[in-house]
Amino acid sequence: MNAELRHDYRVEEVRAIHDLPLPELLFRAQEVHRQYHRPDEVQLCALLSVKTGACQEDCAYCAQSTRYATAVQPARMLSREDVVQAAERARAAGATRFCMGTAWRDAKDGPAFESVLDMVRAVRALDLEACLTMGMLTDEHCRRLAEAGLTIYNHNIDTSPAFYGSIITTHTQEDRLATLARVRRAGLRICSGGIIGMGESVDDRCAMLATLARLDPHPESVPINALVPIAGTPLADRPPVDPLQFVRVIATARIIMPRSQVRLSAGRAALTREAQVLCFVAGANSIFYGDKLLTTGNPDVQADQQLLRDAGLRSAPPTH
Ligand code: SAM
Ligand code: DTB
Ligand code: SF4
Repeated sequence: MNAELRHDYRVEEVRAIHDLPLPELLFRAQEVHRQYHRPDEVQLCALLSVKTGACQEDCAYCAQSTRYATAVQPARMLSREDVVQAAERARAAGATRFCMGTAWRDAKDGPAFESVLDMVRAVRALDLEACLTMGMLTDEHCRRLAEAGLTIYNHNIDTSPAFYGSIITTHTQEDRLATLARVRRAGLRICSGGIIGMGESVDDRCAMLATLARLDPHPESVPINALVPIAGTPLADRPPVDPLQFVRVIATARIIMPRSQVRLSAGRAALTREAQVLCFVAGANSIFYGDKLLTTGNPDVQADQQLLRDAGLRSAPPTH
């Protein structure tokens, strides 16, 4: 019998799973993983910042907020041609999904939004899945993105409801959840996850996962990021996440959201190959693939191809 798709997890239940002895946790995650996914496949997602920097929000982890003196130089929006070139390169390297990000609190109207729609159409025309992350959306934005052929929309809840206000004060987690509901109503798929290593407690991590699992249906993609500390931000000096903690969060996400793709996201460059393989064993079946995330580094393509070969894993076919 397949693991249940539940939407009523209490934080204590999630914590009990999270705290299992690690071999038991990994065993359960593997059981669930094999019921819903091919255990030898990993989804490869490319990521491109199409509008970098100058964001007014105060997300304490972010290199692109104007509130903090970081090394990021704000840049103009990329052109459709820039995006097509990057997408062609990503496809040639083996990516199946192409994700684009803008440093916006909420999606703009007018020419900037029309350009983004054009980018989505161009990526889809290359037969890649198209994902966008550009902040909060109205119903009309969602409708037009769906019409342009967007595959999925990324909008992270980032942390627990209780800890959210310690990280971001310029919008609320309820605002984020409201956008997710609009995205869903428009018939789009949802990519939503969060970050660990920002000073949250283990209960906060479990509450974040419970909040994601309460979404019905579960997000189709769940990115789990380890904080990439950015010089100049309030979180610049956070100690690195213990890889075994990362593994626990991934395994717990896998168990409570059995059908979702769980993405081992930011922070992978700081992990050893062995720790990354443990994340795959824990049920991660998706990665960001390409030398750069939005503003920070990612393992390079050759290293990732070698890792996948050595682990006997292969690129997953597109999900639609
Ligand atoms: N501005 C849009 C938004 O806030 O949704 C889209 C871009 S924003 C950079 C996308 C997500 O990247 C954030 O919600 C956060 O989860 C993740 N992120 C940003 N900076 C990060 C960092 N330094 N370390 C780990 N994850 C990060
Ligand atoms: C997600 O969950 N992680 C990605 C993507 N969604 C947009 C972003 C990671 C950003 C890491 C820091 C940077 O490169 O600026
Ligand atoms: Fe960074 Fe997005 Fe927050 Fe802006 S809204 S500061 S781009 S995470």
